[in-house]
Amino acid sequence: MTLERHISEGERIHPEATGEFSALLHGLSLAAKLVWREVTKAGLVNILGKTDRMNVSGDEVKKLDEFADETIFKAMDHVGHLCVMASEENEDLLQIPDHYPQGRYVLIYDPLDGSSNIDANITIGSIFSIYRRVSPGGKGTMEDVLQPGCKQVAAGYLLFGFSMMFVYCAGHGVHGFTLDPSVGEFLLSHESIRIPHRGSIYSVNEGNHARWQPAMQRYIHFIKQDDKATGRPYSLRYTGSLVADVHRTLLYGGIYCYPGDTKNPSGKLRLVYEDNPLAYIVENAGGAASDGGVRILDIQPETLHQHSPLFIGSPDEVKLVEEFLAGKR
Ligand code: FBP
Repeated sequence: MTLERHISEGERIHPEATGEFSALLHGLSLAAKLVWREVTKAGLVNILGKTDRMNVSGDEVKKLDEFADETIFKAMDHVGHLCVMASEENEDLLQIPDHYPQGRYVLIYDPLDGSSNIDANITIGSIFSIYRRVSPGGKGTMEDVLQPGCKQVAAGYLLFGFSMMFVYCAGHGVHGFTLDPSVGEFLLSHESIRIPHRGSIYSVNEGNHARWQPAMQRYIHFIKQDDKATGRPYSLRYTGSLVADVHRTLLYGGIYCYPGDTKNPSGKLRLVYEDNPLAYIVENAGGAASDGGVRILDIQPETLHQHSPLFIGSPDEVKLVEEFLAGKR
């Protein structure tokens, strides 16, 4: 089962479908392969290291960030189904060039997640989110991009590890495809992924411990206690690449946390192109995602690059940390 066939068969569920949506996902799978080609030879060609640019969040823009950003934009700007795009690496909206047709959909993406790991050859990824436009017509607007995550019509991520994966959900389950380089096709390898209800793996940058609120410190202390009956102590796994940590959590269960702290009260991650698409995926796999209290997908974004704390993973684990943060434990 190739990704292309899976997308087309998924479309047949919608008699009103026009093929636009499939074309969008096809475009993304091509962009994925183009980025993967560059990632796999990163150590051999001059694409490691930094540009002299900082993005709107104050992160150094890596050469591969820039390459991935431009590659996804160029793969998608002419498909004729988008009215606007937005990405982590661009302060403002990415408008569709005038000489290309405008469409009904909105694409938002984090071109390369886990940038700090690029030069160390550790798994990185890309994240995408698709909405229907809400503005009447013509060029897309900020209103089209600042929709709550529950309005997504699809989301997914690309995983650049020792193999490359394309994981997506378009409302009918979460499915993972692995690239078979010998045929250049994504083949279904993980059908209808369901996250375990609970899990004894936690993923957080404990280096920020001193800056956390006491309730968060108590939660981490609790899961590190020795109690076989409740699966404690949990094991710590943290790669520094959100996509990789969430992918593992999706398959093995557990929880990924990026809490707010005294330095970053809203945490480090961005609501619109990191939290929302991953929350959509994890919820559709039976998991949960919140900012510690509010469901991520219910948060109304105010700005494109706003930050939000993220607690995502097995439903029982997200519920547990929320109880601590609410002072109920
Ligand atoms: P970008 O690489 O897209 O900026 O993403 C942010 C990120 O790198 C996540 O992938 C990761 O989980 C987190 O930041 C790591 O942050 P920290 O170094 O503070 O633990």
